[in-house]
Amino acid sequence: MNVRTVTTTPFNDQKPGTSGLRKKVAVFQTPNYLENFVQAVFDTIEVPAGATLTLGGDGRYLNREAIQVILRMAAANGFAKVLVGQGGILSTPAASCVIRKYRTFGGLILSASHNPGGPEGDFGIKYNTPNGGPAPEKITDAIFARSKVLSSYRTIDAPQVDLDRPGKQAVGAMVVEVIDPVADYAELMDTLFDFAAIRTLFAGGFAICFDAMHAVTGPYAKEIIERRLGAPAGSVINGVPLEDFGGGHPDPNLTYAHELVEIMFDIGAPDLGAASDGDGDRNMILGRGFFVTPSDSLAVIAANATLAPGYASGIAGIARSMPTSAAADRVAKRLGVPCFETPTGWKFFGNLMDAGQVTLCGEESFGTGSSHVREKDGLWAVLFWLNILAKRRQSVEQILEDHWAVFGRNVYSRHDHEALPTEIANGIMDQVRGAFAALPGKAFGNYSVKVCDDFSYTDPIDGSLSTGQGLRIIFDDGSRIVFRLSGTGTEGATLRLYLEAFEGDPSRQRGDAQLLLADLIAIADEISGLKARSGRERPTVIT
Ligand code: VG1
Ligand code: CO
Repeated sequence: MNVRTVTTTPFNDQKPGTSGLRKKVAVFQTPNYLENFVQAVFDTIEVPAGATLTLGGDGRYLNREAIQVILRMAAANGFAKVLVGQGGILSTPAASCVIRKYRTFGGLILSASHNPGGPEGDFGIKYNTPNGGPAPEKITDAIFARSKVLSSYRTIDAPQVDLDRPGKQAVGAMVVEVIDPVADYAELMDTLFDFAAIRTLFAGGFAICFDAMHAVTGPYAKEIIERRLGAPAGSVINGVPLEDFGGGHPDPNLTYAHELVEIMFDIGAPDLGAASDGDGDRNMILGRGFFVTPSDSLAVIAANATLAPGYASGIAGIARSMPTSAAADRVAKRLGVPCFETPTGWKFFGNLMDAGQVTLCGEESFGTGSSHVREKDGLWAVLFWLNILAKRRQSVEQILEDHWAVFGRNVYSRHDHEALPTEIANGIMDQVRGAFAALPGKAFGNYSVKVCDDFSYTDPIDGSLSTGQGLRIIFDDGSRIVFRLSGTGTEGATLRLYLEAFEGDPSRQRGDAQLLLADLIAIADEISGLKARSGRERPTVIT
């Protein structure tokens, strides 16, 4: 095997964000750009002899080409074997499952998740460690440092691998095994959930609409929901993965999953509506004419976890990202288990899960998951809901009403201001930070500020410190306003405003979140000058 060393000039913009390196496709097409980053990863992780790598992506534009490049580089960098999903496909949770099941030396996942795809869209890549989870900051920082200085990468000359042909092929001295991207994942789901009960539910006429948004979950959802669980054909819509996601924005929220939202709010809507994102790790849950916030979804799953066989003996604890509502905290308290508050991004949950301190994790950004893998898992969340519905035999709305009656409602919303000029977004953040000193004790109508800070987090397992994770303003009654800049966008800056207020009175819990949060929304604008500074009347996306 002839390893070739190719000279490259390093790039200075390969800093992984909240979830890996994400850039416009055109940037990834810059000569040596992908190669440079992959070499930085391989140099950082120090590939042991005989190691296997997991490799796959969400099928977006550039996926197949990138896989061919990475296979040749993996061979040149000493991997003995690569497991690659057929057609280059592996959803993010399925990749995590494969890494863990076959104990591979981590994996490379090609995805820009919920960002649009196609030649004008985004591409992305991230390394997951042997526990199946996204690399922690100390590794991503080291990869970035390496990417800025390396002067060559290693590859070999070898013919293209046929990614559609299952089984083993050779790339130099390395074995490439093309695997079924769905089978291992589907088998794992079968061990966690009561498939028989869900089959009975569907047999009784229960209807679901699962919107795969032309992204990676199509084949997974068709196999599990339609074939194994017996939901009628057509229950999965937009189920064929397309390189450009059909021109859509594969982000399962009320704005971008509008096709599903229209179905669920129309006459004759199915009992359950669900959607997942580009790489299959997010989920949106809808009842008939009813939206479940991701924060509430985490709390409901936690409160009902023992209904699912994989969680029948109870949960060890819960972790949620800081901007996620405290609904899960209330459930944890009732169950007598710990609840951790981490920075945004799934990589912060890994240590807690590895240490057995938490079973369930969630983020307000449509991310829910558990220690069955080390990624958030969209289809898993939908199956959990199906399991709960099969056992409780109530509507989604009734389940939420019951939940709020017991725990109270953490009224919650997120306002995204996408693609703002960077200076404007920074100006808004600076204004909020600048207001901090004078805020404690200050009253705004019925709300009085208790504390404010820039969230930082010390990992309880390895002691690592992460700073600058979001500006929080917490009021006397526990209500909160949080300002945070996105770490996944590729155009300008995206500013996220998170709003939360607690409503304990059942007679007021049914209200519309935007109305119930109107005072906090106005206070957020008063403190930040957001409208005046951005010149925008309303957010791009309201969740
Ligand atoms: C967003 C979400 C965050 C999530 C991340 C990756 O990050 O807010 O909760 O973990 O996307 O999700 P940011 O930095 O843009 O707010 V995924 O599905 O894109 O891998
Ligand atoms: Co995603």
